[in-house]
Amino acid sequence: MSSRGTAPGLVVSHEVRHALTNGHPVVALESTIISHGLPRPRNHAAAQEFEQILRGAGVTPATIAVLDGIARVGLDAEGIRRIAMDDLAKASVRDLPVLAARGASGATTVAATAHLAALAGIRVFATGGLGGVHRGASGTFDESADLTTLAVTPVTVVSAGVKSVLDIGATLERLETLSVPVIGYRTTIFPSFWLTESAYSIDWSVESAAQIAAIMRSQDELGRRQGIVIANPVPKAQQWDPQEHERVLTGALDAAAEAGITGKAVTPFLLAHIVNASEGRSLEVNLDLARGNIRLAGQIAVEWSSLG
Ligand code: PSU
Ligand code: MN
Repeated sequence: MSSRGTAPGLVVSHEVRHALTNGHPVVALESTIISHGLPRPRNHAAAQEFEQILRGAGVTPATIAVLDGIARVGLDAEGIRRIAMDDLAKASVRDLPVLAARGASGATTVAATAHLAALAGIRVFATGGLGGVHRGASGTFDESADLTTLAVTPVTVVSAGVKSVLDIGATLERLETLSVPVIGYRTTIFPSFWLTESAYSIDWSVESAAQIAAIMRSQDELGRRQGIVIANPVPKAQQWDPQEHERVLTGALDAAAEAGITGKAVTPFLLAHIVNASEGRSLEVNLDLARGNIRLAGQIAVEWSSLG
């Protein structure tokens, strides 16, 4: 994990660099989901399992984080331990240069992970849920940099949509404005993270990973530099109970308002509240959907590498 990458301050691990150089499939994985989205110590096992799912499919995992000022693409076992167990800052794209210059560490959001993945030449990225437009954003302007970053970052992100703690309709409108394609995997209904469906439909649906790779190639041929959002719903049999979901969600939003939580603390606050209030049931769904996204991302990466 020591070789220099393509830009100063960016280090691509030997394993990931070897895979990229030889055209083997690689999938980027995010670290904020581990540091701020899942509770300890389960998050450590999850981070290891996520990598293992990819290795089992013949795909090289590239978990991304900033450690001691170095943006690392591909972590060793100690790096994985640190993103799970250390109190790392939540790092979006704008935080990257500050962390680097200070020699500090941070867990990368979807935005920061996508940026670093693209910089390293990785085209496929798996996460749980995308950040988006928060409820009440017309007053607070709280919109995740995940959206604006995907407008300028050529990475295909597999997610289970966005959580209903966000304003899903506004998030989809912003993705349209930002010209980021949103494609359903075997669905035309946009998923809402723990739930298979939301009230929103999407224009395009594909049936296979090969079709997604073909869209990526067309995107390149047409000179588009945006990311692509692949919406991969959790299967109905695995979704969270909709009634409990509604109840817990309302409680979480009320608690955040009452505690006066704002800015980048909002998403981690809501996630932690929801895991506690659901006594872990939401967590199992969260893990299941993440596994499904990682498997699909692995298949896309395999198809992408076969296009050479
Ligand atoms: N949504 C989830 N789980 C998460 C996140 C979002 O369902 O862990 C994390 C991701 O890292 C995402 C970030 O990039 O939260 C968005 O935070 P913000 O809303 O502050 O941009
Ligand atoms: Mn925000």
